[in-house]
Amino acid sequence: MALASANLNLPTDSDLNRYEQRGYLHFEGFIDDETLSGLQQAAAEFIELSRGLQTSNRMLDLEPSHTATNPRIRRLNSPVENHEAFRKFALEGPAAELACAVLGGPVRYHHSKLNFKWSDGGEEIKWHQDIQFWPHTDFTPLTIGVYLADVDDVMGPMGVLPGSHKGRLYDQYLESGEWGGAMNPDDVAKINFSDMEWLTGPSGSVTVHNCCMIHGSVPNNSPNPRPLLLQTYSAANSYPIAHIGANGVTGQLSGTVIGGASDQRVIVGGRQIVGAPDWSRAGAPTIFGSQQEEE
Ligand SMILES: O=C(O)CCC(=O)C(=O)O
Repeated sequence: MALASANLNLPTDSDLNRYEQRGYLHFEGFIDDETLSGLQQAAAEFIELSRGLQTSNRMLDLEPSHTATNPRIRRLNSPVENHEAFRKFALEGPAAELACAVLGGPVRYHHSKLNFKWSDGGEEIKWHQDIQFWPHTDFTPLTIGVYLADVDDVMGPMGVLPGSHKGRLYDQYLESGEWGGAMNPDDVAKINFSDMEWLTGPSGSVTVHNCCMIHGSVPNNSPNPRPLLLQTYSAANSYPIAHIGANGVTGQLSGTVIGGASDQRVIVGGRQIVGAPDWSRAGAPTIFGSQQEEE
């Protein structure tokens, strides 16, 4: 997938150095007005659509109190697969370009979501790290967030713990043995919340956080929703490990390589494999066909 260059203020070397050290970046007003308005309109279409729903479905996750007259959406799953404006933004546009700039070459798109965090109590996202949800063959995966509305301190902005991406990778199972999707309370109690950075900003502001970063957000106690559009990428030669968590159920477009080609080289256990081409879409030839050089 080629990039449609969007004339962005891409990260400087000093930004990239900061990302390496602290595990996140934050740019206020990064997205141009026209692109932002296209994303906001697309989000508004899903709010209208939600009015016809009584309960959540695969695409829209609704709060239990959602009604047609008072919609309360938690999340739009896979916006990239569900609207052209989101697809273009994430696979060709500013988000893709930023991901390539931060990772220094072609990237592999993994998944996307739009967390609405509705007004007057929209739910918290407990402290967690992402990599456990979708382990990869390295730690390059990162998520780019875009606020589609102005977000201040009381709207439940995303909070990140700088430098935590270099630390421990937490077990996010509950004591019962079930998946909890968050750090356990004993581990959270050891966090120094005064070190937390709360990423607020006007609509169009962008956040970038590494997959090992401790992050989360508190409830939204303001009268306005806090829509945060998130898209995740890894370096092109980083691969999701199948059969763990969300890997494999992230959508048809997952795996799309952007801004160049993959050279199919992957390092596992310190050894380099020059892998076969990606046959996941067209189907695999047999070894007989490949060795006889059949088309
Ligand atoms: O919406 C947020 O505040 C954080 C999002 C997040 O961490 C997630 O969805 O994994």
